Amino acid sequence: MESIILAHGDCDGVCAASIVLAARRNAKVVFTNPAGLLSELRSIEAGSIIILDVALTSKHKDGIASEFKRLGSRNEVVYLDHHPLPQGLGLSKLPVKTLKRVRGACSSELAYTYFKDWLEPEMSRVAIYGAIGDYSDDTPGVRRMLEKWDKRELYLEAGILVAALEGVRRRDFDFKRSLVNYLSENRLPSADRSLVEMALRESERDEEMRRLVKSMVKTHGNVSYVTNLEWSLGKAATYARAYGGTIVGVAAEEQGENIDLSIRSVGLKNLYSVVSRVAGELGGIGGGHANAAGARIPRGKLLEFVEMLDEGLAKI
Ligand SMILES: [Mn+2]
Repeated sequence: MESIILAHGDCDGVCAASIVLAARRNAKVVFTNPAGLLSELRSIEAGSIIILDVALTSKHKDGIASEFKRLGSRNEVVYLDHHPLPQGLGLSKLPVKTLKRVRGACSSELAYTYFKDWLEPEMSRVAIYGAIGDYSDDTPGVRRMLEKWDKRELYLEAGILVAALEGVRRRDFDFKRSLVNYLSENRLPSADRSLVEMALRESERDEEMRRLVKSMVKTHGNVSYVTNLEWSLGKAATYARAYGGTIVGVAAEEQGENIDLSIRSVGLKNLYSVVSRVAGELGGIGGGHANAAGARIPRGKLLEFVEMLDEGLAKI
């Protein structure tokens, strides 16, 4: 039976997919995101499905639950993710295999733990790259994996991977699929010179773009923001926050009728819940983690988003 991997296209998603592909050699790899997961599930007739690093959105939770029932009644559905679940969606009542949520563990760590019996132990370093990419390398599980490695070597490899992935267009799925194949054989990022070149170009661009953020950042209350920079949204949000001197940074990019957003904060416990509520009230969708979130809202609503986010922060 065919296995289908549905994965997020960032470093954690790519590494998690590589780990699963090493365990399930014939799996097909499809990249998706929270907004696209439901339609992706609907398009699958049958097959064993492994979902990696894709958050379940509250907007689609009923549709996703019924797809899990449809697909899980005949085949295996595995869901390995570390984003907060939408309220009212209990995975334990659905025919879905998952791992009990390990505090702070990213999807690559979960994938390695779940498929461990089918993997060479040295695939642990791919899980570590994914964890570094998601700032999730300080968990008991990753610390144990790191005991078998010199972490300085792995930070170089993870750095190349993160930079190359930030430099590539988000929707360059062919590149990401070939990278998943490459990593599934546990080959080193540094051994692929074109990957190293991409990473170096990205570092040069980072230096330039950081200065641009510094000169363009605007602030409203506790929120700093930048728009349409054509740079990694996550990094732009981080530096908007740092140079704006606020708790929260937002980076926005207009995409057709929508605006894609990254939001980064320091010291908060539930950025995702404010972001998800505000995005929802503006007719969009959002979610994420304690201090990193993403959202998509209708075009033209950025200033409202920033204002409502600032008000929302005052309450928490
Ligand atoms: Mn992740």
